[in-house]
Amino acid sequence: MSDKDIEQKTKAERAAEYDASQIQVLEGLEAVRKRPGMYIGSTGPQGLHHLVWEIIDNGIDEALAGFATTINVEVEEDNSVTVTDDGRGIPVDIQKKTGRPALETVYTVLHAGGKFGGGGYKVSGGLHGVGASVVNALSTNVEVEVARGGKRYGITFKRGKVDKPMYVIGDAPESEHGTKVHFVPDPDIFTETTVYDDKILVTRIRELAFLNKGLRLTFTDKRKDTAEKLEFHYEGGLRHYVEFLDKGKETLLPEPVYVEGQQDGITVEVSLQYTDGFASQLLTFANNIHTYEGGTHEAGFKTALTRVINAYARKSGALKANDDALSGDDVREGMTAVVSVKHPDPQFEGQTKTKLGNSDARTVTDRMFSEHFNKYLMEHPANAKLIIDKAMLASKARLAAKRAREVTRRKSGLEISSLPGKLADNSSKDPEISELFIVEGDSAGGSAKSGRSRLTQAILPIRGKILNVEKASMERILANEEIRTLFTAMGTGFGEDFDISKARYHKLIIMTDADVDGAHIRTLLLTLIYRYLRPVLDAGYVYIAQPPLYRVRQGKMMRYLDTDAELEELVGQLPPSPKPEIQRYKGLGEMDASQLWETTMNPENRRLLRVSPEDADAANEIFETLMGDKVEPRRKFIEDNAVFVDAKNIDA
Ligand code: 0RA
Repeated sequence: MSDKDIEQKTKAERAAEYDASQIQVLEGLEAVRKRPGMYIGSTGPQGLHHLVWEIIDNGIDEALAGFATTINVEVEEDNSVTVTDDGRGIPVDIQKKTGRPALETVYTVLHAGGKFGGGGYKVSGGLHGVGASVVNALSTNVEVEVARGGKRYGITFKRGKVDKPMYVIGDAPESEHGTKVHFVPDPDIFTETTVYDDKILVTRIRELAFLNKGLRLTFTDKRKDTAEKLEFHYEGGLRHYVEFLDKGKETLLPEPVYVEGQQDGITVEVSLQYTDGFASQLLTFANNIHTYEGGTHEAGFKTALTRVINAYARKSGALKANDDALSGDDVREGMTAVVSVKHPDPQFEGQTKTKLGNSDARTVTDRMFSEHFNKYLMEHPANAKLIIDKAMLASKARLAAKRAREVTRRKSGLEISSLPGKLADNSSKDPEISELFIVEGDSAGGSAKSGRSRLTQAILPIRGKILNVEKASMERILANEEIRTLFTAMGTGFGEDFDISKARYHKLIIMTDADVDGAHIRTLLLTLIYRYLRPVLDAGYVYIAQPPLYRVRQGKMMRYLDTDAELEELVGQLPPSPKPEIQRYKGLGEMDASQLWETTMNPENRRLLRVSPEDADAANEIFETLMGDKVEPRRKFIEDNAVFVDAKNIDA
C-alpha cells in the first residue's frame, strides 16, 4: 500500500480500518492479561521486576543504536516506576498500518516493537520490543512523555487501553529528546506483591552498566527517606565487571585482559582475570541476557581459551613435546571471566531459555577471542607466563588428585583382585595380626614369600631405590609405581582421603639389606612414610627389621650376629675346634627362605625396631639434610648411621 492509496481512501474507510486494527490490538493485550506468565514468566516478584527490565531494555536498545547515553530508573513511593532515556524519543508520526501514532502503537500492539519504521535495531534484548505493550497490558496506569523535534508529547493508558490519546503538551527545546515512561503495576495481576526490591533492581542495573560500556544508568529509590541517586557508568565495561567480581581477591594479572571484536553483525566482548584461588567464575551474556545455561558463545570462548593457551605453552616451551595438553579445567582454574555477545537474531534455548543456540555465535566468539587473546599473550610475555604457570600447576594438581583417587579407590581387604600383583598378601583379614614386609629386592622377596607365615605376613618386594619424595612433587610421587603399590597395599588412601582405620596391617616392616644401599632404601621409605603416611607412623605401625650380618655355627650351636664387634667377641669366647663356621650375609637375598624366617621374620627370634613419631620428628631434620642436593654428605651420613633413628627394640 502506497501513501497515495491511503490518501485516496475515504474517511469512512479509514475509520473502519482503525476499528478493525483496534479490535486486534485489544485482543492481543487481553491475551497478555489472561496469561501473563507466557509473557513475563510469572506474576510473582520475578514477573513484577520483569516489567522494569522490559522498559529499561527499550532505552538500552536506543543506546545501542547510538542515540541514548543515559537511563534513569526511579521507584516512586507507591512502587510505581519511572524510566527516562535521552534517546531520539519514540516516533510520534502516524503508522501506516494502524493509522495511529507510532507512540500509541508501540504501547498497544503486541508485536509492534523495534521493528517498525524501517531502520530496525541491529541488536535487541528482552522481548524484541514486545515489552512496552506487555508492560502496558499489566499496568493499571501508564504515562509516556516524548520530547522530540521541539515538542513535548504525552499519552496515557489504563490497563492497556488508550486513556488520553496522544497530545502535544507544549514546546520543548530543540536540543531536548528522549522518552519518559511511568507505569503502575496492576495489583490484580501481581497478586503476590507489588513491592519492588531495591537490591534486585540495583544488581541488574549495575550489571547492565558493565555490559554496555559508556552507558550511564542511575537508580533512585524514592521510597527511602534519604533517596540518593546511585550512578553506574563504566567506560571499561566488562573489565570493571571482572574487577567487581574479583573484589577482595588476590589477582594474578596487573589488570584484566580485555578483548572486543565484531564480525557478521555479531559483537563479542570478553574480559578475564586470574585469582590465586581454584574456582573459576564464568558469566556469559547474549544481548544483555544472562545465559545461565551457556550456549554457543560460551562453548566458543572455552574452546578458544584452551587452544590458545596450549599453543602458547607449546611454543614457549613450557609444555614439552611429550606433555599432555592442558585441559579446559586447567586453563580455567582460578579464572574470572565475563563473555558478552550481541547478536542481531539471538536464539534462546534450554529449560529456562537462557542458552544461546546460534552456531555463528560460536564461530565468531572463538575467532574474535582467539585472535585477540593470542596477540595479548605475545605482547605481554610476563602475563602470559603467569597464566601458563597457573594452568600448568592446575594440571599437575589435577593429575595428582586423579592418581590419589585411583590409589584410594581400592580399599576393603576383600577386594583381593585389585591388590597389586607384586603383593603376596596374607590370608588373615585381621589388621591387628597382619604384617606387611617391604622387602628390598626380588630375590629376597622370593625367599620372604616362601619363608613367611602365610596367615599373618604379607610380602611386598620393591626393586632398588625408590623415589626420593623429599625432592619430588606430589604428582611425581603418585606417578611412582613402587609408591602407588605401597599405598594400595596399605589400604589407607592418600592425602585428604587418608584413613588410618582402613589400614590393612598394623605392622609395616621395612626389611632392607644390612649395607649402605639397604640403609639408603630404608631412609627413602621412612621419608615417604614421614611425609605421606604420617598417621601410620603416629599409630606406631612402622618397624625396621634387622637381618643379621653374620651367622656363626659350631656343632649344634648357631648364632646370628649384627656387628663386627659382636662377631669378634663371640669368636673369642668359642673353643678353637671344631673350627667355627662363619657366614657373612651380603644381603637378604643370600639367605634362603628358612634362614630369613629364622633370623628376621619369625616373631619368636626377630628383633624388630619400632620407629616412634618422636624419633621421626628428630630424624626429620636429618632427613632433610640427607635428602638435600649434595650427594657426598648424604652418603657419608648413611654410612655412619646405618640405623639412624633411635628406635626401640620391641620384640626382644
Ligand atoms: C526512533 C525510532 C524508533 C524507536 C525509537 C526512536 C525509540 C524507541 C524507544 C523506546 C524507549 N525509548 C525509545 N527511544 C526511541 C523505531 C526504531 C526502528 O524501528 O527503527
